[in-house]
Amino acid sequence: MTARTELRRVDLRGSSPSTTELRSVLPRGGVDVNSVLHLVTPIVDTVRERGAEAALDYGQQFDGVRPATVRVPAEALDRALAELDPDVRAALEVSIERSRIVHGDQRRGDTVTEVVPGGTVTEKWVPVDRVGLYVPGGNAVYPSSVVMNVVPAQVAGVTSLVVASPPQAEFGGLPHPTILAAAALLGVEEVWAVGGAQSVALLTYGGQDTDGAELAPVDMITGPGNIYVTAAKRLCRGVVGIDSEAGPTEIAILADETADPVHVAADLISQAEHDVLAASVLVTTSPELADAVDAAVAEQIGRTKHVDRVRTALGGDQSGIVLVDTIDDGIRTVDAYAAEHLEIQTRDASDVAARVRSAGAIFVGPWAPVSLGDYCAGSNHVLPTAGCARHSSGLSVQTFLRGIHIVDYSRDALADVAQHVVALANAEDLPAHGDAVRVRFEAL
Ligand code: HSO
Ligand code: ZN
Repeated sequence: MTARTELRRVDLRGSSPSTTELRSVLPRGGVDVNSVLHLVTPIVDTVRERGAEAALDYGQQFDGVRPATVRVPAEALDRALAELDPDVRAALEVSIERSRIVHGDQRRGDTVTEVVPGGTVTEKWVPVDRVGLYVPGGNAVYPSSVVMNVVPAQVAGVTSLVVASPPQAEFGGLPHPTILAAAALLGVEEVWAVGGAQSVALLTYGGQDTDGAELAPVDMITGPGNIYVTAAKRLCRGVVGIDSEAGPTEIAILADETADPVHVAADLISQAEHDVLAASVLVTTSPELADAVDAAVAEQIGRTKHVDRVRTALGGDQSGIVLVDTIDDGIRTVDAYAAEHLEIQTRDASDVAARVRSAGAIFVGPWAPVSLGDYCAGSNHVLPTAGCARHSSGLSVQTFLRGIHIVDYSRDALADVAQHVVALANAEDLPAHGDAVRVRFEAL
């Protein structure tokens, strides 16, 4: 009896594709953010000109509700926290605590380098002053993402934080209560009821609230959003800093015949649950495991709540099972794919994990499913998608820090190197650069 196959197969056995070839044959979806820029540009421009009123007008149009003010009243935050389900509160507290432990260890000290006697360069890490954290509403209400954005910013020393999330008609124009409660639990006092592209524009340019209060612009915006939010971040980047652009979530699993197909199937389904565009990819040396995972997926999928979404995601071109000859080939394959999340379910999983070079986060062995990292591992779940793990990292304390070089040279130390500055300035036909050094030692 053959089980129904839910995932398409890509058979790379007997071939040795290059990284470039691998990137073209591996399953991968994509969202074309540029295709909506023409829709988002007028929204950003209008909010830039007309501020909060315009942002609220767009909210009325897109979210079907218009709160009285952008700023959520303090009482609403207190109420949401008081009414939070105790189990959810306890879980969020554990998530926050573990996240603070891990992110606390990421803090780095300044480096002071004495280049020559009397000449030092210091790299001083300074937190961004004011950060806006975007939290989506709608289908995806993720208080866990509030934790993942707020904790590293707070640990970095960011003192001014605003959480922005869409107003919801069913909650009287406030953002979702669990989002408000998570913000309150983290000590965030400034929450704005504004979502979508208009939210990113308002965070970037600031404005005046409808009651006259100042909505101060931020220096940096982080947090995931839909294609319109991402397009707005792309348009506002430069005026503000942004984290990486978040695309649909991805899980890749590198597994051999020692992996438990029931666990592999559950993990593939878990991330497919996010989005019809989510990607679930198994890379394996074992055709037997591939068959068993197909059977386990077929068995589990009927029981999962968001069955339609999962079925679409697993059946999409972005998902599949990739067969390879050896674990070395598997490592090359997952490196080329550069997954947002990568699980290693092989013999000697730690050794295999240590050899991987590209992934947003790596989950080692049978007891570290991605869901653990999504909520309670202490690691961050805001991670690079769409192959961006080849050049970027997930959110961390570092995201919220700027390294300033402080150059401090004595007269002797400058005199010592003056001729070289002058030579390079002349070579670049910028003699005034050289003069700025020479004038300190001789009349020009
Ligand atoms: N897996 C998502 C994060 C998340 N999962 C939030 C559940 N809630 C992207 O890393
Ligand atoms: Zn998830």
